[in-house]
Amino acid sequence: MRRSLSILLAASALATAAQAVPTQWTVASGGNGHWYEFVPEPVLAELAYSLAASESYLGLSGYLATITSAAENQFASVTVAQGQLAWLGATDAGVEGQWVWRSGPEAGQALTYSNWNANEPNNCCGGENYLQTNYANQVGLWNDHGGPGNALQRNGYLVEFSGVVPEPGRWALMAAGLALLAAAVRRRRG
Ligand SMILES: [Ca+2]
Ligand SMILES: [Ca+2]
Repeated sequence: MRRSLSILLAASALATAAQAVPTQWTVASGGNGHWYEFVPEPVLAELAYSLAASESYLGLSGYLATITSAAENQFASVTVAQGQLAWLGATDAGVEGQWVWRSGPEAGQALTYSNWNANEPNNCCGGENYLQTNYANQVGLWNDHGGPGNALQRNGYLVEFSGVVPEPGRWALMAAGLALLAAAVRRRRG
């Protein structure tokens, strides 16, 4: 059992070795225990969703960050992203003006917290349907940007890690671990 677990952890560590080290918002400091990572690579908003979802850390699934309180916004936008422009996981691409989380445990839910900059969201320039934090060096303040109005907008993104969202790669890893475990049990019995 213990050996299978360490194999799983080692495989997970290998999969994330190339990434920056995420920072935990610890429960002891009043946080939710989740981990956050700012990826400085400039990408389109749609790509940020899939890149974030392809990440994992310590066996936890990654997703484009969902910010549900001022304290979480402070930790993610300031402590982790350090004021750099970053995509978050909300969009109003479904119904204009109705902002919902599209990633993580809150996927499909309306925003219960927001920190829009003055005069945002303004759906500028023929339509802006994705959420950024730290817009125009206004640390922690939010803006709508990206397609279709600003279809070529590329910036970094914030990844959040928690255990809630299953990811196909992780299930495959778990299945492989269970197969190893079953083989070990068979060997012991045989
Ligand atoms: Ca919009
Ligand atoms: Ca805007």
